Amino acid sequence: MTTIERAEVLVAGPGRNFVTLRLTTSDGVTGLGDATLNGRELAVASYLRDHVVPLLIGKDPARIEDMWQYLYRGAYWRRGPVTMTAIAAVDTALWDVKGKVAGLPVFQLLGGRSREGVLVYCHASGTDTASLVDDVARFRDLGYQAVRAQAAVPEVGGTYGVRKGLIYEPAATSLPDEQPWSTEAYLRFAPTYLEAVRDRLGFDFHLLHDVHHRLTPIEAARFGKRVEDVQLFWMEDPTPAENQESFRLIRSHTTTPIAVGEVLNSIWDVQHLITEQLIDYVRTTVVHAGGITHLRRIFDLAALYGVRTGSHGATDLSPVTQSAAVHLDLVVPNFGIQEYMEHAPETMEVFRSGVRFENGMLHPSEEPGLGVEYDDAAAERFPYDPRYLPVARRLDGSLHDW
Ligand code: EZ4
Ligand code: CO
Repeated sequence: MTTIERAEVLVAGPGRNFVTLRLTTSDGVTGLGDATLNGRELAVASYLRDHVVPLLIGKDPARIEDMWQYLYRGAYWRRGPVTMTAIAAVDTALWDVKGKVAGLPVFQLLGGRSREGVLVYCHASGTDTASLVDDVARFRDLGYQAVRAQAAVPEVGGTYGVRKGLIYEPAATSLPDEQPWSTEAYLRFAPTYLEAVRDRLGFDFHLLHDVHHRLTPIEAARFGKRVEDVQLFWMEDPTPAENQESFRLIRSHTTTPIAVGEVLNSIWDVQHLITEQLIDYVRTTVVHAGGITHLRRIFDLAALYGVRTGSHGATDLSPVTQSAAVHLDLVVPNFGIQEYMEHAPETMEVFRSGVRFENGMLHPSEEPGLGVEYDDAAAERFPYDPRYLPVARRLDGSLHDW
């Protein structure tokens, strides 16, 4: 019998920090899984190295579903981002192996193409309304059919989602940066820049906005109602989702579509959001929600309730997750959109990926498996360097949701 012979946990910082699991079978086939949890990377690396790798050696790499159940139920301690990211890494690597063994790209194993490409949205931002409008126009010129728009709020000097250079990377400091926040200033300003984008550039592209958990349910309801004429594709994470019930209040006040899920890890975290049709798009991802196996389960549940997919795809999700997402997005009937941010050039030196962008869409390679290779020699040049996401404080100094 073919077995899993080696399992390596690779930690490197090419442009930003990534944790990657590489499995090698007794037949010499390798598979990659992303295990990156932004700002908490080494917790997952340890979970894998100390508690999962010993369980993998000698096991049958073909039994993906059984391995998922073994790592999930067998841990006794369930769910949570660290556990689900570790399980995701193993699951993704096993799909990569299975594809290579079968000689087929993973999307073929998942049921084959349902569409010609994967519609993506990019991140436009600006330090004020004028620079934001220019940035959206620039992305339209590059062929993007969907653009997320964020601008710095003048009275607080900056806010979530505003790029410094060409690459947006919020985890940029060796200790958490402290950023000011004023809900009142945001609520006054954000609708005006979204309106300016539509006034200047029209309605023939999808416009998205990420609230990034900054509002209470009733504030989010007011915001959604205020921007209805802008016709957002979605407002993302309008309020924290620990309390799934709070979305009912937002829903009852506005027709602005709602997207939630980038920080959620399991089907149970999104169960009521989906079955009670409290959201329009579910944003769970391969790496943080238990891998391809579990994400497919979430997406199938969502399909029953008319909820579409819109997976998280920021730069802290490695090119391995990006490729896995594109394979799955290509197949599921209820695909909505895929978030896409270009990785730093250093990242792409380590992860050689066959995913390509064309006319606002991503396309997987036709190579067997996921079509991503890890370059160990390149990774050597980029050691791990601890980085944290920022925190947000209200103007009175108290902590807010970032
Ligand atoms: O802040 O991935 O929609 N995208 C996002 C991201 C998240 C980061 C956190 O690691 O909200 O930019
Ligand atoms: Co987001």
